[in-house]
Amino acid sequence: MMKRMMTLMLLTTLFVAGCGCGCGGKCGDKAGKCCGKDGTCCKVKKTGGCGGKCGCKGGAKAPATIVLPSVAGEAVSIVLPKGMANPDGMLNTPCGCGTFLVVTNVSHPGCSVLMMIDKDNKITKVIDLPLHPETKTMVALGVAVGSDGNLYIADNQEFAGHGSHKARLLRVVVKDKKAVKVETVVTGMIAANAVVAYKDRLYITETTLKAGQAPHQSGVYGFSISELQGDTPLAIKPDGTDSHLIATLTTTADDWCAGIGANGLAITPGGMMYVSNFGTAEILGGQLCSEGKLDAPLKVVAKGTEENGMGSVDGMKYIADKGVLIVADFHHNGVCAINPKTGEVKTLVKNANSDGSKGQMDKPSEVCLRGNTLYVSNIDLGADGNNATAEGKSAPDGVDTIVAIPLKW
Ligand SMILES: [Ca+2]
Ligand SMILES: [Ca+2]
Ligand SMILES: [Ca+2]
Repeated sequence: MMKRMMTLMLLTTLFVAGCGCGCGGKCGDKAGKCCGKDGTCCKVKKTGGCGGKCGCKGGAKAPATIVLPSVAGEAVSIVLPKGMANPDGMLNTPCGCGTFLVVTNVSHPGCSVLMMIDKDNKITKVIDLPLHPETKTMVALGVAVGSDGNLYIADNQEFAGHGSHKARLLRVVVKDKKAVKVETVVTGMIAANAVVAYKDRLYITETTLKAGQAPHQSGVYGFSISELQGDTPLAIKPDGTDSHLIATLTTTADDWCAGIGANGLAITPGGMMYVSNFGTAEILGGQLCSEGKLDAPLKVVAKGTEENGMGSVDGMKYIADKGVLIVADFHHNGVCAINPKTGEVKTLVKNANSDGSKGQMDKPSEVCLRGNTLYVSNIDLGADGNNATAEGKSAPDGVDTIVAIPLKW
């Protein structure tokens, strides 16, 4: 046990200490950089655009004319270490020294794991994530870095068949550049999915707001980090009645997607929130106000159609210096780039059902751009006809990958 703990401590030290920024979400580190609340380093002098305040309003700005990217070369599959399956959440570490990767392991017995993709695309374990004390399962999806320097990870539970308000938000506590413990800070959700940090708050998509409702309802919760206590988790009131709910989405579809709502989440440096509604293949947007809630109900800014080829919308990222959203299309085994100002959708990659080798999409669920390389998680869930057996059942294919795709702008 002691040996295992020592290993974890060493690994976790690596992921934090390797970052040049190291300002833990506070403004102006010793190198004169400003650590953005969205987990990026803004490369702004302390006396520059930040003006001494956190959040980097003077950081990356979308260009006046938004250009969607193209694929610049061959995509490469990166096989996960032995025993790891169903990758999902990804986020670049502050200052881009690596990329956090949440490995869900939903098709394996055992727990979800937080891993790190290093600069050479080597994937190593950071820390195991704890099983739910009652369900004895763990299905970690989204990951964020809070303004307090801690990591926040969604435990979905619904994927493991426990949709009765067992989903959680976990906090990986980081002290002195080491991960010292994992604690539960929010309970009572049904299907927690993406997590994004913005200023001193955290936002989480709730893919199922009320079980068995038709049409399907989902939403977005917003929490102030200061109200999250590890020793007394915040218990969400059920079925959309909690005051932390800031948005409700409705999903109507005539197929299996009808039961999958709010999924991916992205927030611009200026506080524009984008939410993906999986089943309708729509991206919705709304401006956050100073209280951390939305100015007005979310509006559709882009939609998948037969013409543009976007069949569903799962995990996504906003590329701040380009003004572009990139989203995983689980249904079509694809990835799309979106201009949120015009609603233009461009399919970057797309393939038929695959096992995820040879640079192919295998039910992709999350994306992350590091430099000009787009990383895509092949979550490879046994759904939507993926890996269908002769008996008509779904099963994972045994090859577990993420894909790295070179992009150009
Ligand atoms: Ca997702
Ligand atoms: Ca696979
Ligand atoms: Ca597959």
